[in-house]
Amino acid sequence: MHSRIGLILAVLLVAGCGDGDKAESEPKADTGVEADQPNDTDDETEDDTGDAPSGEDIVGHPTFMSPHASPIAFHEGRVFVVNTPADTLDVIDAESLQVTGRIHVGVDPVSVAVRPDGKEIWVSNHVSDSVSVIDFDPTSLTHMQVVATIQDFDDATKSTRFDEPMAVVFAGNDKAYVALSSQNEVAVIDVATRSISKKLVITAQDPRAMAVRNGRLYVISFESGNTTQVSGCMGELDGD
Ligand SMILES: [Ca+2]
Repeated sequence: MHSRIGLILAVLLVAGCGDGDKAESEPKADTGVEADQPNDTDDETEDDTGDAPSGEDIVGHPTFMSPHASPIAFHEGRVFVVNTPADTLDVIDAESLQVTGRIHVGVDPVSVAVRPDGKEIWVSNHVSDSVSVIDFDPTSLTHMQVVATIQDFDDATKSTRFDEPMAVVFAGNDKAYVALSSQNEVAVIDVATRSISKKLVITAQDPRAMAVRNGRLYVISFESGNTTQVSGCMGELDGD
């Protein structure tokens, strides 16, 4: 019984394919009548390209899976959240819980910090290799706008020297630190000039989170000290 149903289905499928071939070949066979059947042709064209997004449909970019260090900050009734896939910093009113602002920053924002005086919000962009400086002075004409982008390129190679920034922290209104996670360094930033005054070498791998307390900078690294090791098939593991 089952084999008979299967045979009937197979015949129907073959018949269907045959009809389809015939239908496709008909406009070609009937020379001069293609203009009389433009809808068929148009429909097929739309069907063929329906799965491919047009230029208007393409938005955003692939998900880079960037890690976060301190994606949320709070200041005077406002919550600042990095919206990593949207490449924005979202501002939420802490009372109404409504998103009251959305500021475009670089690709994959992962950390946010409020300058102690509350007049600037700094956002590190993990894929753009930059920090976006947002004016948050309510009396300023550029309130809620990016007013500077901090980055560092090698003049000769054009490659970044500010790679994969993670945490941003302030040591007062004049000095900030940015963890350059893939470089095992922390950039010291002069806030007034937006320039990198020096880089601190971190004796651990992948610095991510940071804090300033009582005149000291504390850095938490992701990779070191967790007893994992990549063998690379290069010999015995040394256990470090
Ligand atoms: Ca990079």
